[in-house]
Amino acid sequence: MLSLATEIAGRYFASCLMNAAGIRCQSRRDLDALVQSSAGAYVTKSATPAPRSGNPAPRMATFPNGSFNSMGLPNNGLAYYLDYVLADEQKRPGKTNFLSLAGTSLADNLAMLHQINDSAYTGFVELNLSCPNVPGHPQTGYDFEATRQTLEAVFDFYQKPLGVKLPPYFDLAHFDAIAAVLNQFPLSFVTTINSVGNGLLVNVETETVVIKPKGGFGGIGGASVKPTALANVRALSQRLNPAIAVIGVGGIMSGKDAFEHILCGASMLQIGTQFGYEGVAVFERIAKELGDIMLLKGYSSIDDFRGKLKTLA
Ligand code: RRO
Repeated sequence: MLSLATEIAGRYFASCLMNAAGIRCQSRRDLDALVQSSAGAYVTKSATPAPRSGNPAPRMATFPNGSFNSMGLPNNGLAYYLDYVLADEQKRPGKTNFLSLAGTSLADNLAMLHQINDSAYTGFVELNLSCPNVPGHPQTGYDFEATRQTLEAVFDFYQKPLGVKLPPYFDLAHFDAIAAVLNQFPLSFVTTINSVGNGLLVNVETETVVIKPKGGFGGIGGASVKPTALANVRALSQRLNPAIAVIGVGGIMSGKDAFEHILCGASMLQIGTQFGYEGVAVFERIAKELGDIMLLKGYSSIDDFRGKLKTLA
């Protein structure tokens, strides 16, 4: 029997496919569609303590092999998402989902985590250390000492399962440095990668940038970022304590892309750009394509090949 099931921190998921934070997960309607879909879990849009409208439009664009955004953290505030996941846990006990948080300060993150710790929520928190688009706020994940201080303050009191969403790293020394920090904490998972931050698209006809915020700079996602995502999944899988699961995200448009992420070490796969284009049908399509590849290769579960990428002799 072919299975796409997976496990993270002792929690079972019937499918290893889910949405990436930020994509079609901002409203109750979006989240209801994910609940009804064949995704193995959902993650909510990264929350701040109070609702935010985000950056001025146009703040999103597409290009031939990717997506481009500087949304600026538009979200309905923590209470909205915490209410949603609590109600969902009542309706569907035993199902684990992900609540994403992206405070723009350590104090905001800690305040939100206190609220969640004190609530009845039993699911995962994905703490976003990698939003590239809030003017004046650099990505915490690129500051190894700030990341360590954040996690120290978090695990000082936080009792529930938590992981972090990381930015892409581009140097082997940086993989070593971030893994050394992360290995000091009882993380349940790391999610890698967030958008490749601060790219620039140019419109030759108008001789302008294509989005309004931050002078046109924005985060890149989709097919263009897959090699960077695979490298980050692989490098972190090789360096992290095996108790920390790696969730792969970046450039998954097909079952073949999903297979590659698992081969590099991913236990769960998040689909961002392509889910934005295709809606919830993407989960069934990619599950079918991934299952067909597994059947051809004689694999019956993702554990049969997870992390087993070979190098050339
Ligand atoms: O809202 C955004 O601009 C945003 C966030 Br919080 C993030 O983590 N990654 C991204 O590409 N956009």
